[in-house]
Amino acid sequence: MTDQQFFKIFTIVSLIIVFIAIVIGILSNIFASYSIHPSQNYQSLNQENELTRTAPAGKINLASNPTIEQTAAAAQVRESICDSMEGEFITHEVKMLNANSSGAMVFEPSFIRINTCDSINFEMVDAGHNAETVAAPEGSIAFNTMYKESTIIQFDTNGLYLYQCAPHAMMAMAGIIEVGDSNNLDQMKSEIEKFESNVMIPEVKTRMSDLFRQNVN
Ligand SMILES: [Cu+2]
Repeated sequence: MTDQQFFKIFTIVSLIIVFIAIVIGILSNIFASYSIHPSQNYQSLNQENELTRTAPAGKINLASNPTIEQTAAAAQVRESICDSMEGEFITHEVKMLNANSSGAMVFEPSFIRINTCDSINFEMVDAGHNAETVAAPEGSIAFNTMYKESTIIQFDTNGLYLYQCAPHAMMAMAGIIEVGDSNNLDQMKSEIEKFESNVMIPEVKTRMSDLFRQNVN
């Protein structure tokens, strides 16, 4: 091999390596917004994805770790019926806001009805909020968005879900999701009662039971 041939091959190989690096860079950007599949352990996902949130300066942030029950529930790795289900599943948007026309510290929409295996993208529009399971149908896996800017959660178990923002639960920052049907109606009624007993702001004390009455039957 002459020096010229060697230089040619060396140049080509170098260009290929640079090209691959660029492709990897682009792909990792595309997949930066990660999603949680019901069969996955959200804890391990969260460890791999470092928090990008900046703590809101001057605001109370009681960011709590998930409860023992939530951690245990999330640790279950199981098959999801969505893996074998045919059809087009939709990803809905729920925003976490400091305020909207209905009041302060709200999810928008606070009630949402979705089909089995649809997903919800919880968007932290204003910093310092999370969405975490308070009560859910039996067999479902608890979720916690852990103050990430965007978290997609797929719902594979039918029924009603009550979720809250941990730092603002006492201000009634919570929401209800109906997946497929409302088979756990009685469970939800008593869970909402329990939740509202901890709400400290009189004006929003019945926010969740009102929401429930207006939307679920
Ligand atoms: Cu909040």
